[in-house]
Amino acid sequence: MSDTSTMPAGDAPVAGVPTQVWPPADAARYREAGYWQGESIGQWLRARAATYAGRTAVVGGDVRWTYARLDREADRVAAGFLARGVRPGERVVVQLPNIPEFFAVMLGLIRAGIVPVFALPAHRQTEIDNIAAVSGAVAYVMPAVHDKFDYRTLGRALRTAQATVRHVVVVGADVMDAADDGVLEPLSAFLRDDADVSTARIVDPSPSSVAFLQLSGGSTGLSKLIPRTHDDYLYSVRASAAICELTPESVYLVVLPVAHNFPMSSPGFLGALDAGACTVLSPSPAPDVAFGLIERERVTIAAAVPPVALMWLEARDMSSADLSSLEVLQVGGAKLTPAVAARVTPTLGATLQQVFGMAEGLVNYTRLGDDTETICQTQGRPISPDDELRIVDDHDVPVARGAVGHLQTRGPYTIRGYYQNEAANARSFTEDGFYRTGDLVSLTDTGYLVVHGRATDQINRGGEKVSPEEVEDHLVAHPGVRDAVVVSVPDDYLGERACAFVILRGERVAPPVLKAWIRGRGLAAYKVPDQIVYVDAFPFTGVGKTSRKDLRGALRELAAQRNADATPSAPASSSDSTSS
Ligand code: AMP
Ligand code: DBH
Repeated sequence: MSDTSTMPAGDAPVAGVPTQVWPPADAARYREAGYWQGESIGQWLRARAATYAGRTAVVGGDVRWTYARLDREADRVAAGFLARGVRPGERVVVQLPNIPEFFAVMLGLIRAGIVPVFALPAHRQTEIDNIAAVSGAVAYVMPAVHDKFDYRTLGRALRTAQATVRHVVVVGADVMDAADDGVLEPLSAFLRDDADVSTARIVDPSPSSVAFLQLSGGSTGLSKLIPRTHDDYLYSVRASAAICELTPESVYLVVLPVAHNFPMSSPGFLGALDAGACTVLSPSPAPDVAFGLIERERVTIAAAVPPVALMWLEARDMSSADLSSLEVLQVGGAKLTPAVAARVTPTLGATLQQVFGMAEGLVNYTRLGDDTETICQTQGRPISPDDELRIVDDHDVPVARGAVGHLQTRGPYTIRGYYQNEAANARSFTEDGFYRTGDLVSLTDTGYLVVHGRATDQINRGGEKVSPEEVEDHLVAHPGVRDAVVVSVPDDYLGERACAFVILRGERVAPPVLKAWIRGRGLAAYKVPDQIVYVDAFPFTGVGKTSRKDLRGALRELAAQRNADATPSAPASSSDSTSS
């Protein structure tokens, strides 16, 4: 199954080389339509560097790299890892924060045909162990210390736990003490000088081979790895850059973790590179940091998850930063409440673009010229005329147009299978190759998607289905509520009931007032949350989406505490648990 074109002749076959295969007829169609252009990401970068050589490609901290420099840095990584014995087709876990070296490592490995596996900085021992085990990684690239966390401990433990891991590579300021260690090695030991690059055995990988493995954001413990090919990914990147109207004058700001699929490809920094634009790396999405960079670098487009967008809206008034360069704020990764969506342009002066995507493939965008209603009320339409969308009921039967159902999709940049995971593949793909997204959606008359939530987040309250997002929309419409998340709580009688976690703006709004508010908005009684818990903040996933899973866990803990203790104490939260 390995792709021999990526292997130096004479070497032993490389175990576990990922593949991604579409049926030949579909592949032929995608090539004919010009989606798959038969170009590797390494060659694509080379061509960008030739066209935009002296322009700035990447800004991070005090570092500014031109396109030519980025291309050279990628070469040094490619040559360096090959020289150190890492072979094309082998996997390398890359866990780096928003620093320029991420680009060099990612693009260098891909150029050499070595397959990066992208972890997020928030991942810890359990996740990294799992990602390394599932991918059979031979190396792990990480920072020394980032956000007060010492990754070197993680690196040492991984080397012991995973027999396949031969190299633990440290990027960053503390490389000197890393070099003293028997296990950790500095990135500099994996770089070759310009002079050596020309003699390195860099063999351009086949464009139909797998360039890297993305992580599925799946909420279960074990990672699913998503093999994306050069051809399919570059198509989504090029088409996204066009949809987002990027030009060489664009300045794209990365505030989310750079390795996530959204800031990587929708259009992300790869879209910016495709267009000859500049990418600015922000170490944090915090308004004081991000706003300063927008002003200093004259940023034109940025991508946020809803909690970050909300934070920016709330902070705008308190900041004197000049945000006048910002033309587009993309928001995606989770449902953006229409009430919050409506505040983006009046508050930030930028056009809102909703982005509904997934690392498995399909990405939908509202278009920049769409009317306000479409932009605020929908999650956009697909990139490609050849994205096939099916909306079905629980038995895979298509629903009537406009009705809510499960979204399934197939197309020129959506995978047909996860890496070495037959069980997940049997669950997540139909027999005719559609990916079961797990999302509940409906289609508007104009062919735009409205996301109603994930099927697994839906609350089944004694047989009556409650969409958390629907109730949340009504809760945040209350002037005293800053944000709200509704999740299920196990219930002996109903099976599940609903709990709303609420962040207030200021003064306390008593639970009965909020419940009356929901009723007053004309919703069915069974949709009124059974319980309201006030909190100061929500837990986040690695990319910064609100974590419904963690909130469900918190409820279970709260309930256990209650049972164990007659006088419950829940720091930073107070709870109302009347049953309605
Ligand atoms: P991931 O598995 O991390 O790639 O996350 C993909 C999932 O995030 C999608 O299947 C959706 O459930 C969710 N998602 C992404 N963008 C949006 C959006 N704009 N609105 C609602 N849900 C979204
Ligand atoms: O949430 C996602 O995974 C996501 C969101 C927007 C994504 O992968 C994307 C755009 O490409």
